[in-house]
Amino acid sequence: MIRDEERLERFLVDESGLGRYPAEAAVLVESRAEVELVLRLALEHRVAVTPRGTGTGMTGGALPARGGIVLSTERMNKIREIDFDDLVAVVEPGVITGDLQAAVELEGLFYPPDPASLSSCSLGGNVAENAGGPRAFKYGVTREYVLGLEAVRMGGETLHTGRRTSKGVTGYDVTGAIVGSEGTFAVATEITLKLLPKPPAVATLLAVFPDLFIAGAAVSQVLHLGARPRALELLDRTTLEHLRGRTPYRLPEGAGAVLICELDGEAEGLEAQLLRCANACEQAGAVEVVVAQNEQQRRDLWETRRRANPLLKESHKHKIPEDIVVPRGAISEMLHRVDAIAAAENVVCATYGHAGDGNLHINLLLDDDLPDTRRRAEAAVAQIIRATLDLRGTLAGEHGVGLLKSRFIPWEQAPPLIRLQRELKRVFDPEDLLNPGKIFPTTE
Ligand code: 2HG
Ligand code: ZN
Repeated sequence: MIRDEERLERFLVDESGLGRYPAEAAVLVESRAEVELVLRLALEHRVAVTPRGTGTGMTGGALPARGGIVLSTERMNKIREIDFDDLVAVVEPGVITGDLQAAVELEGLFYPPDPASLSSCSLGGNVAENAGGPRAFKYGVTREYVLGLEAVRMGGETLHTGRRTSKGVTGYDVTGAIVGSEGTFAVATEITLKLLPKPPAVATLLAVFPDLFIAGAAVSQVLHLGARPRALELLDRTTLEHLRGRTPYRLPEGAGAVLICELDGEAEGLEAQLLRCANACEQAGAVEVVVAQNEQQRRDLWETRRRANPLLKESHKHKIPEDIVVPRGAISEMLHRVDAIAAAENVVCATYGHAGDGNLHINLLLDDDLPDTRRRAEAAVAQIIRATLDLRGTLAGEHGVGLLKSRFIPWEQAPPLIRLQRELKRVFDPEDLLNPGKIFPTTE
């Protein structure tokens, strides 16, 4: 247990930019029995508990909004099993996502979900937030890989949910309900994950566009091809300017926007598919298409893409990360609306993300704390959310709702649905002590 102020500090912040939330102590649990004990004592003494992975969350899910105790699972970091025959991995929640990927790939297996922070985020955090990433375009998000959970409820009762088999419909999908519940239902202590055979070949291209809108239109062209890239990522000019010269891959000068398109599967036929994607980009107006020549270039390109969030953050006083999703047919329209909103409110936005899924990270970049700057940014955020909902999208794609977006929930969901979800929360945690204050606004 950590109570010392200095050592406690890192448990009170995350990557949301929401600042610091005080807590009494952090408990670094090492076993399920310890999680059970903490949650039993916490209920007995009516102390709030905020579960925490490695604190890479973008919406404040791991911030101790009501104080109390931070329960960190970072020391529960063992890969318990990788089973080639069952295509299953069994892990503790503190395992770093990238470490599991590397371990299963050594065995010729594949764990697709690849959040940008994969070298530092944990699988427990991914499960809590139902994390996505570029490869979600073909392979889906974390939920699709969680077969079963061992999870402890507030009060210390352990549930074994789900299964180890690929199919199974026994009872309600309690596993699916816990995944993405942002640490408000239960604390996972063991996660059974579905694995796939590792795709034998991968091919990647970078297409350069004069501007964002042409790149946005190219996304639809590629989608119409019938090819199924595993990733289709978009980066706008502002994002590229923040990356250029600071990342391993040399980004082309003067690009208005780029698309990264990656395919995988059998080696045979892959090149022809990549060529079709390249042609579609060129027809849509790409001025240059570069194909990654080897594994190193591919790695550099992805490392460069993954640096978008940290480098933008580093360069500005505040970065407000929106994570909206629009239906695929509305991507171009959304990009135009964001441009108009940013111009009208005089704010700088860096837009990038998982365009194939319609999931855009629209980041508002602020350089001072003046009330007028804040007011304009808030107005822009509200209009971005309105535009998203107007286009039949959703306000949170893969970063969760946490504290950052809870006030917008009633804009997307009607009172009966919010009421039902509050009732569900009470079933898991009647006293509202496990990660309280998250997802739903305190007042509606
Ligand atoms: C990414 O795709 C992460 O890079 C972080 O989801 C996104 O900066 C962000 O908002
Ligand atoms: Zn993302």
